[in-house]
Amino acid sequence: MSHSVEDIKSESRRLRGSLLESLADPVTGALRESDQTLIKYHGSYQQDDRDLRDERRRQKLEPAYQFMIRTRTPGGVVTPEQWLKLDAIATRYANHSLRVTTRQAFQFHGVIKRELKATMQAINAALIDTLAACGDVNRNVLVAANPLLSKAHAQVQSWAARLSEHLLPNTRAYYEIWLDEERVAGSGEEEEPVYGATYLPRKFKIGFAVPPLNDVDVFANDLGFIAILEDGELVGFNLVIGGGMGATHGDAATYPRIGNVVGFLPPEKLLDVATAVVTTQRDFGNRELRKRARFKYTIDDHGLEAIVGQIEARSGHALQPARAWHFDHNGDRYGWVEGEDGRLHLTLHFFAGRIADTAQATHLTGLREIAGIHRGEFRLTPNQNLVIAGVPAGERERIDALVRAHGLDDGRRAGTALARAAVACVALPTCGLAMAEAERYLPDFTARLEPLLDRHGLRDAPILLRISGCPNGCSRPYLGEIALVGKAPGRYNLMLGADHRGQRLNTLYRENITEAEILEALDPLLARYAREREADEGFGDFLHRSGIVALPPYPTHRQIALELHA
Ligand code: SRM
Ligand code: SF4
Repeated sequence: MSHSVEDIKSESRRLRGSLLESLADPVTGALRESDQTLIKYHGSYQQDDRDLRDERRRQKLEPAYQFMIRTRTPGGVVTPEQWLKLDAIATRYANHSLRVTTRQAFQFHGVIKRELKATMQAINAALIDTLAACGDVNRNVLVAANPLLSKAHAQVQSWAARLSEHLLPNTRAYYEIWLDEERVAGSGEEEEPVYGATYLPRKFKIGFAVPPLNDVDVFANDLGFIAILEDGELVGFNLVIGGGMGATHGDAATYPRIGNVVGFLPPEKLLDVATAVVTTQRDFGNRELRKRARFKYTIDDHGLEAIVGQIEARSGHALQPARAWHFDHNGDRYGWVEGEDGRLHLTLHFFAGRIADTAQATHLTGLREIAGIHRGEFRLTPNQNLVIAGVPAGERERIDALVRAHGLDDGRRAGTALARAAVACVALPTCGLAMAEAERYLPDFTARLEPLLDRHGLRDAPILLRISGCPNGCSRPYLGEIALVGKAPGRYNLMLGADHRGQRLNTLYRENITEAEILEALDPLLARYAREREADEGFGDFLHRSGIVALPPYPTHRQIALELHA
């Protein structure tokens, strides 16, 4: 009988399990079942190449087991030196590509068990770790990637990094298993003051937004902070709790939810309040039913007031009323911008965050060359893009020359505004949960939409498209003005009507349809949008105003959406 995740955690001796034995077993490319759960807390997933499944089965071979590794990079900040090391790791141990995720991390795909430890060591040698990048703990912390507001951004980034550090598990398991740290007395019994012996009931996510940009989709996080600035100075944060995307097709007990704004706190209370939120979820979250274990359900099951009461009591801090804020949009601004200190920042677009050399362009090589001369930093965006940040004005030309030589900006220049704002999750062939294509389908689907957008004069309309290969929602699809959510190979649920600020969820419009049916459904809506839209009106807002879609039926959404729009 397979063990429940709660049993595996509690019997794991603080996330050690039999990982060392599993790694040493030369007979299989896989880990023991319980270690497949535990390795997530170390930042890795066992997967298999789904494109090869049938062929391997025919040949009576075990599946082509391989590992995905995810970094912990709060706010997605890496130096050029780190970039070069990560690039070398991708080329030596993984599938020759760097994948920027929707949470400002890198993923490596295709690492085999035999090389897993060497890959982990190489990542750590770049002064980046992967601890708690996955698993029932706090994950990589999102921070507004826009370096335009550099002073406030730097302050917010530094609070986010402190919080990320504060919420790391205390166990030394990671260092013993991957970095050969010697076991000492007490190994396996370390105190976990925040998490306790069984960690959290489910994954936990935190994001920091700096208005007017909501690039982190703050309302999709379990815990969100909206920076409040006065005269460019950070004075505190609005606290947002209970966001999340994951759902299961056909199961009304699961649903996406946008977070509630529950109050304001000064920066110095941040760590206490965040700890109180996390321990509230630790103690009140559903440990019986993993599908109902996210914080959003804890809030809906116990009531918002009771949960806020817990947070205030545990932190010893009474929240002040939330302060006014305004978001313009939740996408990225492409091209060059100048920061407060005169340094320049270039945002480049990559389809679904995949950075690789292909027949069309040498993106991986180009960025390697840029990393060789760049003296600022790289920032990953929550929309799977990349900012070459902190470029002195005199260096811009050299960077531009490399960008041109390697076609790094071609996608943005050639494509529609919809294509460059689009986000897609990984899905096939590596994701074990994918029901349909997403990353690999994104360029095809946006190409099919292009003539339709052109016909209606919408080439430059920044309509927000998101594609996920299943309802788990890794591309945050329920916040797309248009979203495709995978149902089966070649079939998707078409969701419509989110806003472009990340403050309203979309609604199911057509279920389980093919590409031809999707295009057929969108064509008349885009035609009407082109004809009838008001100045600056987004596609999702238009669909609501014209009564084409209504708010989704999820239990709390109606209320939250109305509060945010009040
Ligand atoms: Fe995710 C599971 C990829 C962001 C909700 N996610 C997975 C797994 C690990 C599949 C699995 O469990 O076997 C995917 C690995 C695919 C692969 O081959 O690489 C996967 N998730 C991703 C990434 C790489 C998508 C991307 O294309 O960028 C993102 C990595 C983020 C990171 O760096 O930490 C990623 N996942 C998200 C987000 C977006 C976000 O956090 O802002 C969500 C929705 C927000 C949320 O959590 O509610 C998300 N992923 C899920 C869920 C549904 C959770 C739930 O509440 O039900 C699962 C499935 C699960 O946990 O059981 C999942
Ligand atoms: Fe996989 Fe589904 Fe997440 Fe896409 S949304 S990466 S298919 S779990």
